[in-house]
Amino acid sequence: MTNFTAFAEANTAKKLAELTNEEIYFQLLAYVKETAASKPKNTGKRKVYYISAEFLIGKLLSNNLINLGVYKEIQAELAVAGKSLSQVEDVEPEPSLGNGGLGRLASCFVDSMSTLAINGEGVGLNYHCGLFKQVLQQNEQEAEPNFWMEDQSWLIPTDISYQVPFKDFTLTSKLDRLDILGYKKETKNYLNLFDIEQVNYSLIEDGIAFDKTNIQENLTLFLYPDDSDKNGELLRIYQQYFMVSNAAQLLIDEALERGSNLHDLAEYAYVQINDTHPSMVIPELIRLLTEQHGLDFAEAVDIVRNMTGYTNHTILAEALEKWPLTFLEEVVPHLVAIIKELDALVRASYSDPAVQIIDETGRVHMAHMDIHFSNSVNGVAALHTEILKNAELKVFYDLYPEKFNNKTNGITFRRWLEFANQDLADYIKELIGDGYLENATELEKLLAYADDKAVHAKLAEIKFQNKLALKRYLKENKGIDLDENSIIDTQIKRFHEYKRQQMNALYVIHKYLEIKNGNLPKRKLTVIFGGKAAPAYIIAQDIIHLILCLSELINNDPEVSPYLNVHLVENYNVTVAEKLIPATDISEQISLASKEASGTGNMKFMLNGALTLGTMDGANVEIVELAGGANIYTFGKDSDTIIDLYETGGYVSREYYANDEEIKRAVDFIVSEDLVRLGNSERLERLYQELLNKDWFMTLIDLKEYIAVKEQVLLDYEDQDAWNKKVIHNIAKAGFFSSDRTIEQYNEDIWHSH
Ligand code: 26Q
Repeated sequence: MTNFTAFAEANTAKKLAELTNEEIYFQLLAYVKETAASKPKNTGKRKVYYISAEFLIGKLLSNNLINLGVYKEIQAELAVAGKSLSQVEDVEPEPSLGNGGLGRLASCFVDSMSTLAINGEGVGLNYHCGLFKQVLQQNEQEAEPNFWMEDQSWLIPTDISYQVPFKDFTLTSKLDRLDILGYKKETKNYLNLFDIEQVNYSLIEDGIAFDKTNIQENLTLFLYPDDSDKNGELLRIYQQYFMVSNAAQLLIDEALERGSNLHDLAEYAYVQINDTHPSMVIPELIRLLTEQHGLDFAEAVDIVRNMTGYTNHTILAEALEKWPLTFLEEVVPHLVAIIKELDALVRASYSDPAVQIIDETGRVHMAHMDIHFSNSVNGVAALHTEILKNAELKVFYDLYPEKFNNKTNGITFRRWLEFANQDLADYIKELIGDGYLENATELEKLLAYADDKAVHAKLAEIKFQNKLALKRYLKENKGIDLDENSIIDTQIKRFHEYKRQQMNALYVIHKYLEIKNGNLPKRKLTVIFGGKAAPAYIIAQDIIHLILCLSELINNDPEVSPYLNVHLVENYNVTVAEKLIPATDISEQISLASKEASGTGNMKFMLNGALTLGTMDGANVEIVELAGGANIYTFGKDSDTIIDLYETGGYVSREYYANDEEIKRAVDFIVSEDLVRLGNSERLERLYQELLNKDWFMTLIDLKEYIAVKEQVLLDYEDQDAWNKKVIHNIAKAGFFSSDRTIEQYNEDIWHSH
């Protein structure tokens, strides 16, 4: 029993049983904040600053209760008063401070830094509307502002504030913090979220359109709604500089406070640069050390090099930030001076144009600056790091082989197992104890039960209960009728051509046509999609449109819907993921090999007993190695073949279309009367032409094999013992993907914070 009941009843002068869910939520919020406030901060000479434009933190109440070790007790206390903790959890708004994988990774990392008691904090921005809210209307995605902030929230205001100079004005910042509790740890860290003093909501126009010119009032209004595919704009540069200048000033202040003389700053701080969005921290630190603290330039460059590391999350050329020098001059001319000096240093040593910071067209390659002027460059999965070394960044690897290292991504098991799948977590404890909570590789003890039919039956029962819970959630929140007796096949991630939701949609068409032709499957299949598309990314919007049209057609066809359903869950976010993943049988991880840096959803599904259907890309490769080829389903061309095809221009999608009746039939259906009747012919026609004439992400090259392997997966499902044996192998080998392991490796190899 905690003292929460007494706390809440004293505060409200009411019995717990009389409080509304909302009142209980606010009481729990206050209770947890008070408990957290009394915990001391982690200490340690060298402090890690994980700077990231995104932190997709998800709801915080349940996670904090779990990390405090009181989740079950609070749940029981509420139950005594006739209240349900999960209904209280529903009250909390989900912050939307990130786009996708990179932002969620940063959140798992701060959780693990606290759990490992590392003196390490996140630094980012407090976007008031964050990423847009997705509304599905007339089979299209609409974007609306997501006002997630409330008066009473997890944010803790501080009086920390800095002056951030821009060309035409100076902005004053303010810092709000979140307490980041480690799992059953006495100490804590912070997530530092900088903001401007006053944001002006009336700048918002229609939807998420807003006055982009009024930087002094809009800087933290929205997260730039883009996932690796479109050009940044001036506002994005304002945001990035504001973020890193605050981070750099905070870091220097804190080091001085702890006794640094700044010549030894690298012993007091390490900055991890999460993709290139915070890259300006390098010139900004150099600027502050030289202009404000009197160090000479060469020494400042050395210091900064010794205290920074860069993580690459993508090899898509269009996502590698290259800001025009003219843009930077408009926003931060004082930084341009430093960047030009860094560029001159590079030129003095290396003549190869491919490694210069400022290219011949006057663009600043942020990643190049990071690689020259930091001491570590890491990829996020083994294959991804090899591609960086041997292809994408080969010229740099030749110069600095010692800087390159791999850190395969991970996920926090507290949120993605203990919280999201409580029945499975309880059952695992029953079987092997709770040692896996501190040491995730202990999950391997489950292998002893691989052939145990009673365990298979129990796992199947837990999955079924999770499907029922999902059914209730989707009915109440998303207007979806889920068939809990069907196989659940889920693809959740940002919409992007390289992630190939279009391939999954073509499978759905194939299946629909088969059913129409009387080839009825043994068991019903439900294909679920979730994800947002960048508003400026037309083809991604077209793919969403296709899926929504298919959903309308199929779910309303009495001949087909007993065998096949398709749903696109509106406004996919962390909360939705927490419901979908534990209920899923098949995890779709079907990127074009070489394009998905890692993936982290793949790890969450594996841990929750879904079997992967994927290409040999990103961390899927490591999942195969760990779980064993017999326990996951792979298909498609490998990354070497794909990289080769890109180089030779050897892929012609129309050939695949023309040479295969089944492929042709599926692709043609996109512009069939049946579908066009439900949708927007312009969108469907564009998507059709795209697949036929471009198909940059080679959907058709792998489609045939995808269909064949997926059919095999569905057949295999019928042997539930064999299936659950595979499930056990997956869960048992998921320990490697704990973000605690990833963070330990960052600390051992890069940060050296003790
Ligand atoms: C770039 C320029 C201008 C504006 C925005 C951006 C931008 C924004 C977000 C570029 C990239 C992102 C996000 C990338 C991302 O989430 N990448 C994912 O990172 C995960 C964590 O490492 C990997 O698991 C995924 O494979 C990768 O897609």
